[in-house]
Amino acid sequence: MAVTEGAAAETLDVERVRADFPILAREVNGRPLVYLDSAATSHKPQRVIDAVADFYARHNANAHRGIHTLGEEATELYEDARARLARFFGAPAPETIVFTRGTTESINLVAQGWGRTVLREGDEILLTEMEHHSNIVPWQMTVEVTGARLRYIPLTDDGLLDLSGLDALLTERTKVLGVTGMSNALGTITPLAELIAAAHAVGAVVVVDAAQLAPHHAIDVAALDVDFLAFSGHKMLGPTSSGGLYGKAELLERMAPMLGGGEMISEVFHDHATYKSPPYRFEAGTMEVAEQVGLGAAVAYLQELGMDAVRAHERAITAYALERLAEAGATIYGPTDPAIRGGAVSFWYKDVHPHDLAQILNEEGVAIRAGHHCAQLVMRRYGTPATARASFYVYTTTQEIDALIAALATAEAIFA
Ligand code: C6P
Repeated sequence: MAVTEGAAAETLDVERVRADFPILAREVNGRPLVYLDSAATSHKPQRVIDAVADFYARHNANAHRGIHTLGEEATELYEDARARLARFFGAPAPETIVFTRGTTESINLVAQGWGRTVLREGDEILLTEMEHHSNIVPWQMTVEVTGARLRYIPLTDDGLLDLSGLDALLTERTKVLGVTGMSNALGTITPLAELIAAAHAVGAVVVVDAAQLAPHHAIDVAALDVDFLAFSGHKMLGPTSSGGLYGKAELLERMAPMLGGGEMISEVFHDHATYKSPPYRFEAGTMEVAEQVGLGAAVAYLQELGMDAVRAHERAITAYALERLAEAGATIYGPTDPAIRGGAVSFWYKDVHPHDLAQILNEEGVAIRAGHHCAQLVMRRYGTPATARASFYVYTTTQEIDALIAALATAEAIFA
């Protein structure tokens, strides 16, 4: 085989990494857990679990409220997490990071707060057919209110963006380009730098869905010159309901809040209120303080592993999986070159429906996802109602891919 375990092991010490994740010691149906569903949510290292527990055990208070010691500690931990995320993403200042519950909430915030303020009839929003529903539906809701129009970059048969007609799609009418950094359904990594430059040439603002890209790739928002970037903490070793939105300062300044309430205001009068400056304007009510503190710990852990090593591992393990799945006779959706794709591998195995497959694999302790993956435009494009999807992360081993392949044979025997 071109790709061996050695190649994967050189990039990260996977066995050492695995020791940091207590859940990986679990058994499922009497078999060792083989977790191949990290694109849905990643597991959490002990350090993240400890950071959340320590917050509740020693520092618990509401952030930005109490003048008492615990209130100040909670605020400091929360703001430290923001500063760490800003450094992680190469953002120019912590204030350019808005905390949200994740990618879905971040894109809704941009589509409502920025889109509804700026978009008019005749304007166009350009998306791609490989977007997750959370980078489609919020824009459809904005279109209903503003009269702007949606257009889509189509896909090639190989699961890439078809950029051959980009000049006709991306015009002076385009005010927003919404694009994923990596497709959760196809694994495709999109050419962000090229797309951002093209969008800026016509004056469009670019919103990147980094839900799948951020866990595996170093991202430098300043170097990319991206306008908005949405990410989910739970897919990058952090707690559920952690995450955020990076936005250029001048755009956040022009953006209206999506939620009104406590702590986002400067002053409230009978008939109106004035708002705080970003990012606090967008953080109404009691926020997910412990979760964002946990995300800070997750990002620190990723930085220690090194994002280059994280990506190298993803690439090696994906190459191995693609090769073994092809040998086993699976039909792969999306690009087969690991250099331009990530570790979410959609496939159809012989005549076994993905839902049946996922159920049988679970009997063998192997967790995969089956369904449309919240990407129905992708399913429609390739004429399939669903796919099976195996997805990988820093703790995934070649032995686990081998366990997947062995379980596929079991499924075939049952359905033959
Ligand atoms: N994809 C998957 O199994 P949230 O739920 O807000 O954290 O992330 C939404 C989201 C947005 N964009 C992309 C590319 C995604 O993959 C996801 C979440 C999960 O593929 C759950 S559907």
